[in-house]
Amino acid sequence: MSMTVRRLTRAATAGLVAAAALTAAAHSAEAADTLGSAAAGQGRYFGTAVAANHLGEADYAATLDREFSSVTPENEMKWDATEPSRGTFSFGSADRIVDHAQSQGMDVRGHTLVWHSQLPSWVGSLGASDLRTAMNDHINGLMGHYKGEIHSWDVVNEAFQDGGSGARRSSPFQDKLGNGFIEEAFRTARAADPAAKLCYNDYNTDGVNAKSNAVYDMVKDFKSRGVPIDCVGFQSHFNSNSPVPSDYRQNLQRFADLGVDVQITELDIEGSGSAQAADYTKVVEACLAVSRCTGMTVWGVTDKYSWRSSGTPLLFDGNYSEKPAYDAVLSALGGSGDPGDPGDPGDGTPSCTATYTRTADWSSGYNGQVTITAGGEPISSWTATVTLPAQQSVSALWNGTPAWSGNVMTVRPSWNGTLAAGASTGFGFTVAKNGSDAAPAIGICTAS
Ligand code: G2I
Repeated sequence: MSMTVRRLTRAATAGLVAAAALTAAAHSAEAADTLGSAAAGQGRYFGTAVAANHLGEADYAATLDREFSSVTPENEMKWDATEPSRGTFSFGSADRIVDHAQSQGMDVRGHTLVWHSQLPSWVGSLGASDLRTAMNDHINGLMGHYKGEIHSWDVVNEAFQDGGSGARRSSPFQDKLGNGFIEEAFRTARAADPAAKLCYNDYNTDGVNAKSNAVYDMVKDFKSRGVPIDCVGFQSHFNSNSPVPSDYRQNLQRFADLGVDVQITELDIEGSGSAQAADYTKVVEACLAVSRCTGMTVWGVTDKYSWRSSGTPLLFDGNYSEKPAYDAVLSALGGSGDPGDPGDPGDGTPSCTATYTRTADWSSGYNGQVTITAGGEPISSWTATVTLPAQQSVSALWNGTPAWSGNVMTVRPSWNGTLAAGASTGFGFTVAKNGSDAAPAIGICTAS
């Protein structure tokens, strides 16, 4: 099929799907809130990064379809996926995501047109004049294919260096075309799809710092000279080395004050339990406090497929269960949970989760720590079970009261039964290995 025919087909389909989505939304007013519906109540979208190769997994698709109102292809629209050799475009995986999103009435963010990474090697080997042509052809090829179907495009991604200088990052575009490549990309993008919002997207620009100052100066310059730019994306990849900045809202606001929308584009926060939930709350509250913050996207549906899965940075765990961070986000968005879904805010059902870590280890023994986190309601007591490998025995336990049945230890609170919604406590224990280094199994946490 030629690209022209595909383009017309795509646009016609999009109109029909949008009408269907409006009807569906009108019928679901009574249901429990989801991230998407709660965000819509605040005039925002709530999106996620999506990988085409997981769409066939029933729980993945069900969670995606139920909760989110926008999707960003995680890798499928990048240059290496869409134009692996010059002038030959391949849209198969990206089309699967766009088609799926449209069938569910979700918006699509385009990610990304011009980026130094995931760039096929042929791009880097072009001379300046050819590179300029290739960049513009790439923008026209992608944006033309999806014309009218993408609500925002990350036109240029990560063009500034980290660190204190605020300098541009070295890339084929920067090195061969100079600073002007960014505005050229935005001008080409505006002509290619005038309806799409055109965004500059970057990381470590979430607070006020040298890098965000440099982006700020660029956006200010673009606005003063009429270079088309509509939005700035703040990736918001957070962890203990890069926590949610205390001036996050203030930084979003100063960009908004330049006359652009701001979007949180790749949100994930490493951690677990109430600390992670509290950080997510900060991010959502910051976006809601800035009227031009039009939406938020988390960088994946489930921890198990996150680009940094060991940091469990997302809202659903590997079994697609809602984490305390999910409840916190839903609550911050003003949503209420499903009464049948323990842990949702406002459901009236006490609940808790238990997570285990080995905190010390030596040849003959180890210390374990179980963290108990209340769900969306306060609790007055909790119970957690720890099943030990047969040889092992517990020689000490603190901050809990154990009862034994064979090798299963049931632990209840000593002084620490009462927890606020989302708050954590825990107990610790020392184990004699007796020849087995295996980890204990932690059972389901119950609360009252
Ligand atoms: O690195 C996190 C994000 C930072 N901002 C731009 C985003 O586009 C970027 O996303 C990540 C994807 O989440 C990863 O999935 O970008 C990575 C590459 O820069 C993606 O990783 C790549 C792996 O490196 C490849 O080995 C793999 O073939 O994903 C590819 C597809 O699964």
